[in-house]
Amino acid sequence: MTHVVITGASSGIGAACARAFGKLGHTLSLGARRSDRLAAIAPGAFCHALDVTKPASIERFLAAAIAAHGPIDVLVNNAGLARGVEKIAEATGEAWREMIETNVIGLLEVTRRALPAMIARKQGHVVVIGSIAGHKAYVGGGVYCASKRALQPICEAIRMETLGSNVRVTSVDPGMVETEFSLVRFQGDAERAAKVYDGVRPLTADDVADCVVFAATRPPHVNLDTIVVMPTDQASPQMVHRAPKA
Ligand code: NDP
Ligand code: 8X3
Repeated sequence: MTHVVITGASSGIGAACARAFGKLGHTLSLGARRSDRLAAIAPGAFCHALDVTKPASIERFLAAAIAAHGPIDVLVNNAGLARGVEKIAEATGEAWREMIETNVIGLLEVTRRALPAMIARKQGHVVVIGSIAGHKAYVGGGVYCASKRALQPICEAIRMETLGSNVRVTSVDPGMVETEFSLVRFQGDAERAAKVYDGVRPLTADDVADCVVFAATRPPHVNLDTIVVMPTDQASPQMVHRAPKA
């Protein structure tokens, strides 16, 4: 039985990963701040509150997950967010700090607590949900893009630091995915969020979960380093084909 731990499983890509791993019969531990949502996502999963920006919350979550289902085989570092699209000269530091603290420091704080047991057991897989934003910057996305770009050297370093221990590290880097991401980015402005996907066929969270599951189900000697997955209608973060309005 494989124990899969997913951060940010209360919606979008994290929830889709939970459903996909659940279908394979894997044991799940799911965390998010909105923990009330988790039980309905994958019945039978161990569910627990988690705020990746709070070390004490991470420790409670991981200890409870390990107590429930044993050592972690796959860690899906999915929790993340963007806030706003202000240019650097117009932004406030508050949104920057929230993105960096969640997407980078939060991910590191979870990962550093999971890795030692993986190294000791000589088995484990760390999956990181990066983004096309980590490969190409765009106007108004500087700090979000930086937070996702930062995951690349972090993954590279972990691969080097764990070499010889069978630990695998995969970054799954999607383009536009229709989830609650834009609603969160625009502070609950549903009309503005919907415009992001206007006339486009974006990826679904299930499309991304397919990639995560594919990477995690390769034989142990195969490591998919990076999977970049884009909607066919998107060539870069801000180059999107939109169907003309009828
Ligand atoms: P959603 O907003 O639908 O999901 C984000 C998830 O992250 C939620 O479950 C949320 O749970 C969780 N989360 C946010 N902050 C925290 C925190 N401090 N502690 C724990 N959990 C947290 O968006 P997506 O599913 O799209 O986003 C998932 C990941 O995918 C993110 O890392 C995002 O950057 C990345 N991504 C998204 C793309 C897109 O176009 N949608 C494209 C490329 C990458 P809760 O609020 O309950 O804590
Ligand atoms: C989210 C994708 O292009 O909106 O990571 O930044 S994008």
